[in-house]
Amino acid sequence: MSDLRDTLRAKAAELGFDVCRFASASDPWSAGERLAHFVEAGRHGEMGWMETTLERRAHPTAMWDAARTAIVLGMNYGPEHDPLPEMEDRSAGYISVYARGDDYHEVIKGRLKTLAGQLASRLSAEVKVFVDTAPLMEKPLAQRAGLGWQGKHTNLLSREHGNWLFLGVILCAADIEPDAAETEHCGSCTACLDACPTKAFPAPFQLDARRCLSYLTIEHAGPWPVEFRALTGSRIYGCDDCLAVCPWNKFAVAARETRLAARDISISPRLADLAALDDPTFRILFSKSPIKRIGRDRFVRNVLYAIGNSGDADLVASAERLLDDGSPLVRGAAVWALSRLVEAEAFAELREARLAGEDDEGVRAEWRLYSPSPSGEGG
Ligand code: B12
Ligand code: SF4
Ligand code: SF4
Repeated sequence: MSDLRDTLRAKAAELGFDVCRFASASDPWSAGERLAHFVEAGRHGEMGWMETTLERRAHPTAMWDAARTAIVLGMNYGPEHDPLPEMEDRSAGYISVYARGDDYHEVIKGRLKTLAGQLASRLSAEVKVFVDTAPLMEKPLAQRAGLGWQGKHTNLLSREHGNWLFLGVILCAADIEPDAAETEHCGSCTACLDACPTKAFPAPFQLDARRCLSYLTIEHAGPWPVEFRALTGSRIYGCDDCLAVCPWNKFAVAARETRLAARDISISPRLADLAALDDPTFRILFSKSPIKRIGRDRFVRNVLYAIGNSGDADLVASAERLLDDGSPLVRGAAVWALSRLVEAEAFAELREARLAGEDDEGVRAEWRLYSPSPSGEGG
């Protein structure tokens, strides 16, 4: 079996994976109970697919009862430069490191299939391939295989790659000797918990996705709860704060996979340019990027929240133009951005001019949020 494992590891390295390790897919674990607790507490927010797949997701064998071994692959997506200074710059948008190149699902999937083909040709056993697309808990499997451990920020990190590691899994119906699991090395550190702008960790090792800016910028479809809009700063797709502050990144190196390399548009893009995107231009600009999946309207909503946080009066014209946008989601976010950028008196005039002509109830509610009430509330 060690011959098979060595062959697979060599092939995985050839395919561009940085780590390839083996774990039992059938031994029991507590991750399923923790997932159930996460969903029961409503921490998955609008990700209804977590609820509907809860039973199958709870353990690899609940999804595929023949599963015996998990081959867990990691691909390093480390940035060229420390992203922390970029996050603090309010004059440009911040796109998280994982989304700066081609969509990792596309990068990894074909290679997993190639590797799975090699495995199937050596064993007379069935194999299945997963990369964030099936109801499978990848992080606890990766920890069991020894790729790293789930840190207090809940992501898998390793001593070699720090936090910047994509995961992919092949399940196989044959028993293959497992590697040793990794143990936790966070110690007394709390850097990730302290760095989170929205306090999204109810406790170490637990996340409330509803408060997470990655969830809000990517998964949440409608207008955001108002409390999070100012906290997003310039983040317009995903969030890296809890990852970027981790001391284990000191050993990380830049990704070697060229398809994951940052495109020019994803490093400090000008907010005015992004606010001007129409649907066809958005699709061309973010072709093959994971950003394309959220669609132009949701993306421009995020850009408008960042414009509202920019403090840049030159961006008023960009936001004002979007008050006429066809999407109520965009118009509502433009209202919020303007409420932050223009003086109260000028805002009241705008509202006076616009509210009567607005027929969407959600956008009307956004305008009313900032109307001075008789008791002096609002603003
Ligand atoms: C849903 C999801 C999200 C959600 C929820 C994230 C989350 N932490 O659960 C949102 C949209 C917020 C998200 C964001 C991100 N995601 Co995401 N996401 C997923 C997905 C599809 C499922 C994760 C899941 O099952 N969550 C449910 C919770 C319950 O699971 P869990 O985190 O493992 O929970 C464990 C802990 O909470 C712990 N626990 C709970 N209670 C307790 C108590 C104690 C005492 C202890 C010790 C532990 C403990 O045990 C639980 C079970 O292991 C996976 C892909 C997959 N299929 O696995 C990608 C995945 C986790 N995401 C990934 C990435 C890259 C991200 C982002 C970094 C992207 C970005 N830059 O914006 C952020 C990171 C945010 C963060 N701090 O987690 C990568 C992470 C790679 C890695 N090295 O870990 C994955 C694995 C995708 C991939 N194939 O590479 N994501
Ligand atoms: S990704 Fe950002 S918002 Fe989400 S938990 Fe990490 S620091 Fe907090
Ligand atoms: S920042 Fe500290 S606590 Fe958080 S994952 Fe890294 S080592 Fe663990």
